[in-house]
Amino acid sequence: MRKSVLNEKAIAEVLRTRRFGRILYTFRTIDSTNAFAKSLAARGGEEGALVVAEHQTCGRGRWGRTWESRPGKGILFSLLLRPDPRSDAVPQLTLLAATSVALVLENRFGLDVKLRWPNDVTVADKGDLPSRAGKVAGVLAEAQRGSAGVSYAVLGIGVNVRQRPSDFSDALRSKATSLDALLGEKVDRVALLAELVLQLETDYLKLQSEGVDFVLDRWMRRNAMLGRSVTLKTAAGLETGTVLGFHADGRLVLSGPDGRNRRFADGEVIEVHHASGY
Ligand code: BT5
Repeated sequence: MRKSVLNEKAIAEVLRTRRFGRILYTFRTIDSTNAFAKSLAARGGEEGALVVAEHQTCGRGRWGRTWESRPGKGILFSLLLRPDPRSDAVPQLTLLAATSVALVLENRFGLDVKLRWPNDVTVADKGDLPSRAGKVAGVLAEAQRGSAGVSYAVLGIGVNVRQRPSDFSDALRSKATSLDALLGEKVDRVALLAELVLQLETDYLKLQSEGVDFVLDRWMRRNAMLGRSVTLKTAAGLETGTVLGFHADGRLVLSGPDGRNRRFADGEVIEVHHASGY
């Protein structure tokens, strides 16, 4: 098999996008591809600039959490975007990217992808291997706002590819999985990165021309929590309710114990009260 190294030449050879990744930065090690993409944006970087790394020393998750990586094992990348300044960029791009990743993993590998709101890409076990179900990818969208609205957004994605269980920290081992572990084969990271970036470009252009409805529809069909009672941690505190779906603006709708519906733009599902679907 061709050695799959995420360097500029290898990526440029297989990338079939028009805009995304036409400006490309690759690193063996970096603190965080999101941090680098933000610094590019601040220096006037163009939409579609792609930052890829083999390893991150300070990989970021949401709310100050960490994204773990091991050199050469995953796909770690960020795209610099300049969405409509009036758009609700972070929630929309988060949902969009989770569905783009889901589509690629389903179409390319036949995996059964379930999404956990708002940004977790998880995969159910195929049944013929020891249980490897868990979180296989995560999305971190960040935006810079000025007086005129959103001036740029950075969309960061981490996908676990080559990791074996021993590559994850003790805390993660039971929750995280990788494509190789799920599929029992070696996945070509360069080809997969190119396909992810192409799907993201296609979906981002569609979001701009058609709005967010198709994203919500795609997301709902993979929703791991629909109809379940969940506890959500939000900036304002804990909220419990049944997941009804999305409002047209992309916010999650929960039906509370008092029967009233509430909408949430961001948060963290900390508990699912029935047996979860994956
Ligand atoms: C995320 O945050 O899932 C967003 C991850 C985004 C990572 C990419 S990599 C490229 C770009 N540059 C960055 O610096 N970040 C982005 P969150 O929903 O907060 O989930 C974080 C949690 O996922 C952690 O607290 C762990 O429990 C778990 N986690 C950490 N590393 C993981 C991994 N490699 N695989 C699966 N789960 C992981």
